This record gives sequence, structure tokens and C-alpha cells, in this order.
Amino acid sequence: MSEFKLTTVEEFEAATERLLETGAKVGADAWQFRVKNQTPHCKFGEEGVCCRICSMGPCRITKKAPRGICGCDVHGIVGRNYLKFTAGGSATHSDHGREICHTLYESSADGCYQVKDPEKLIRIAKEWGVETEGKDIYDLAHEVAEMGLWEYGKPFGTQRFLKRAPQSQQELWEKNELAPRAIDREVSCSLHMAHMGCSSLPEALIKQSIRAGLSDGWGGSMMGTEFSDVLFGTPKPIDTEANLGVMVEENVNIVVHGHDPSLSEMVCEYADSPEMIAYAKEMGAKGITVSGVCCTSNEVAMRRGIPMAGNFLQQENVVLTGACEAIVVDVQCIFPALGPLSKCFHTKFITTSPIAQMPDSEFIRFDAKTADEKAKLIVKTAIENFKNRKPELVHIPQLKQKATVGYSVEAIIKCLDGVANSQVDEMGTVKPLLQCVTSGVLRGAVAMVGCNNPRIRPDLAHIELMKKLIANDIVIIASGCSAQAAAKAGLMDKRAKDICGDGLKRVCELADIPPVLHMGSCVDISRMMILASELAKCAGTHVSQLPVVGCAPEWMSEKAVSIGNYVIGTGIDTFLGVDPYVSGSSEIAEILTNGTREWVEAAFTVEKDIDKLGDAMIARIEEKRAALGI
Ligand code: MSK
Repeated sequence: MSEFKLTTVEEFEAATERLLETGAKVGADAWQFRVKNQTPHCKFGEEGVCCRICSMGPCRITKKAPRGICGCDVHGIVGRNYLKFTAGGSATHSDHGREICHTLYESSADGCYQVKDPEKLIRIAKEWGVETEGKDIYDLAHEVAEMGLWEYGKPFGTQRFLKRAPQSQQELWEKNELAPRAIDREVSCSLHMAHMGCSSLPEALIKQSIRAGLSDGWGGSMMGTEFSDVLFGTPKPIDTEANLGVMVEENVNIVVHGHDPSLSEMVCEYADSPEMIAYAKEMGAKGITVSGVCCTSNEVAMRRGIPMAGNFLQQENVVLTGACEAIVVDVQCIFPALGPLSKCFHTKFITTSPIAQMPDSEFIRFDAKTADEKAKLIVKTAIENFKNRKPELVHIPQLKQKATVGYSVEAIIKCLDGVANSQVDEMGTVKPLLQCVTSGVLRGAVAMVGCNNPRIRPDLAHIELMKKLIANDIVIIASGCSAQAAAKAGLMDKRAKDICGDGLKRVCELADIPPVLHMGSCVDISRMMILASELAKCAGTHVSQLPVVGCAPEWMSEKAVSIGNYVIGTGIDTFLGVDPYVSGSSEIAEILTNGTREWVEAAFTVEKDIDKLGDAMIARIEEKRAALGI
């Protein structure tokens, strides 16, 4: 076995530099240049003090002009901007979940999509009080999917999945009017509150931000995750590889990018078919390689072991290799820059969703009914494009690491079952994991999530924080682009146990897991909420008492702010490396970093110094351990 060595950020950067040299030859633009053009950023925007929600302004708050034309002060303006930011993220995740519900509704024994995990479907149906006995699995799928869709617009009541949380959490939500009602209602209500002439009271705006976030995490995202598992299989540990070196020069390279697994699953299916492989060979390639970027990549990596070419800020790099026949995108986190960039190469930029339409792309509309023929068309289009490569532009950086991914809650429970001999129920129990924490073998856990962001040296914060935490016997559960940063560095290689503290190393050996567990995509942060809830129920504590924290050191999207709200809303302190445009209001900043404790027993910490951010998380975990007397 070759010697294990982590890949450094310097190595990532050198590879990118080399790709940018190729780009320069063909006049390609790249985010690195656009960042320079956009610097310095607008200070009013950075502080969140600019208001353009009506046409009397825009108004900007300064010492000389402390109120907008309507009289709103800086706290109301910053708070409204924060709420709108959250609503954008909550809407986006939840609409993703809605699409998955529709796909489940379209599933059938002879259609494009089948139910791959019937046990999970039955478990959810029972949880929702649906009669399952003697029912055809597809009738059940349609019934449950329709119930899921009603969660978006039901006129009365709160979200069904909230009942999964510990009783104490549910009581806090009820008491503080935070329990989310219909998913769409929370998004609409947020936009209503932030409309000109509605709320400007900081507490009200932040409370609604938490409620809109909770409707994402415990509503839309949770449905996205659960029904994706029903349709495509609940992830189990599987080996894969990560970084640009997973692209294969001799093969047709198809890169899937975005978030919705319905498209990428189908593309993978066809790319793997003997018919398409034979066609690729006929066209002069040796085979077909599908790899991924962002969360679509996480979805197919977790279920199929499809390699991960990179995360958010690497999306242009896959085109700059000159070896990408098609970059196929669905929704979210897709740079419009991919259109003009692809035109500098032979790459086909294929958009597939009416929700994400972009200039300079080829639009192949994807839907659940015709998914098979559209996926076949996409794969054929990529194969036929192989001959158009310009060999002098081809350069694939030879950087990649092995990774074991696929740690759903069910998989974690199964892996850890061997560590302590506890009884398991239908789904299993988190008792062994809890025992590892209470005994001190593991000091705690950090949920590392989120994007990368040019404001921070890309991936550095993720990687350095993870190294520090695992060295301190803190297990990491990662999702989204954070998970890909870890995989690219080698932290999801089981051999990374050797850079852990003794306790975590021992757990990794006994359970045969890496120290950083890949839990999935952005919507899969809902899995983390389930795991934390199960731990709290098993321990008989509030979620907020567990030695568990959340962290998004390089976040950038509205979705990430929504996530942050539901993570603190669930009682988990959350540490950010980027300020969510609230520094202009002392009142909003105070509520977010302290005041929310009164409602949900958790709050944010914002710290741009990565070393201090790591120290603060460790200190918080130890503080919680001391309070529990463990
Ligand atoms: S893809 S939201 S850049 S994690 Fe989910 Fe990555 Fe952030 Fe998009």
C-alpha cells in the first residue's frame, strides 16, 4: 500500500495555477480575476445597511443618515436583509425537496424511477400514520409523496417531521412560536414581514428567520433527503476518489453539477450501459467517466461511488482541463460563467432545469416522465463531442485521494454497532456512539458544512479545522462542499486515523471508518439534525446539552444562512468564518450571537481567524462536557 499523505492547499493552488495558464491561452475568464475586479466590495452591502425594498431609496445608513426615508433604523434594515437572505435559502432547499416529492410521485415499477429502499418508505409511512399492510409499494409511494407535497401548503398545523425532535426541543419551539407551519407559508411570511412597512423589530425578524430555517431543515430538506433515499437507496459506506485527477484523459468525461439527484442518477445509469460504452469506443474514447461537482456529486458519490472532481470553487477547473466533454447541471451553485468559459473549449454546457436557465448553454429539459430518454441524449451528446477536443489544451492535474463515503445515520449506527455491544431496534440505536462520547474516548462531534468562498483561502479553513479537531478526538460529520474539501485532502481516507488523537483513532479502527464522515449534500444536513436528536433522546438531555457544535467556515450562499438558522434553532451552537452581512447592526449581531439562546438554547459565533475558531469550538465542546459532568 502506498504511503498515506494529505494533499495540501498549496498543491491544490499549484494545480489551479497550471489550469489558469491553459485558460490564458484561449482568453478564458475565471473567478480569480473577477474577484479582483470586484474588490474592494461595497461596504454598505457588507455591513447589511443598504435597503432597496421600496423605490423611495435605495437608502444607506450612515452616521449622518441614521434612518431610511421611511424612518427604519439600521437594526430593522439589517434584520430585514437577514430574513430575506434566509427565506431565499429556505425556499431553495425546500423547492429541491418538493421536486424529489414529485419524482417519488412519478415512480412506478416500469417507469423511469423505482423505489430502491422500500423499508425506509414503509418506516416513514408508519411514522406518518399511513396504513401500509397489503398495500402495493407504488401506491404507498404515491400516497406518501402526496402527503409530503401537502406539507408545503397545508392550511393548519406544523411540520410532520418536527415530531422526530426530542420532546424538550418541540416544547421550546411551541413556547417561542418557532415551530414551522407549512413550508411555503414560512417563506411567504418571511417576505411579507420584510416588505416595506411591515416588521422592523429585530427580535421578530430573527425569530422568523429561525422559523423559516426550521421549515427548511425539518421540512423541505428533510423530505429531500428522506425521499431521495427511498428512490435511490439509503447511502452505505462506499469507496470513491476525489479531486480533478479522477477525470480520465482517454475517456469521455461527463461532469454532473448542482443538487438534484434525479438527473445525475439517470446520467450515471446510461453512462454505465454497455450500449453507451460501446458508442464511446466507436467515437475513439476508451470509455466514459462520470464525475461530479458540488452536491449532485455528493449524492452520486454516496450512493454509487461516483468520483468527486471537486467542490464549488473548482467548477471552472473541470472545464479548464480541456478534457470535459459535457458539464451537465441541474440547480443551485452553478456559475453563469460556465457558459462563456465552455465556449473557449469544446465543452458542452448543458442546463436541464427551467429553474436554472443560463446564457450560452444547451438546454435539454429534464423531467421525471422522460428522464431516461433525456439522460441518454445527454450522454450521447457528450460522446459525440469527444472528437472535438483540442489535444494541445488537455491537462488534467494528477491530484486525487481515496475516500470512503456514504455515512447516512443508518450507516453510522451500523458501523458503530460493533464498537459497543448494544441492542439494536428496527433502525438501530445511537447508544454505542453515545457511549464513545460519554466515556470521553470521543470528546464530541462537529458538523462541518458549507461551501468554499474566495473571501477565505479556498478549502484551507475546512481542512485546517478538521485536522485540528480530529487531533483532539472530535469526530467530524461533513456535508456539502466541506465534505469534498475533506475528501480532496485525504481526510476521508481511513488511513487518516493516524493523524487523530488516540481515542478517535481507536474508534476509527474498531468501526473501520475514516475520522471525517461524509454525510451527503446540503439537504442532508437534515441527517445531522436526526442524529443529534437521537443522541439527545438516548442520553435524556436537550440537544443543546450535547458536546456537539456546527461549523461553516467558508459558507457563501443563502442556503447556508438558512441552514445556520435551523442548526441553532435545533439547539446546536454554530461557528461561522464569514459574517452574514449583519455587522452594521449591534442589535442584530447581539441577538444572533447571544439573544437566540433564550429561545433555542444556542447561538452563532463569528470568527474570521481560523485558529481561534477551532479553539472556540473545542472550548465549547469541553464546556458542555463539564456541564454534563462527563
Ligand atoms: S453545493 S451551497 S457551494 S456547500 Fe450544496 Fe457547495 Fe455551498 Fe453550494
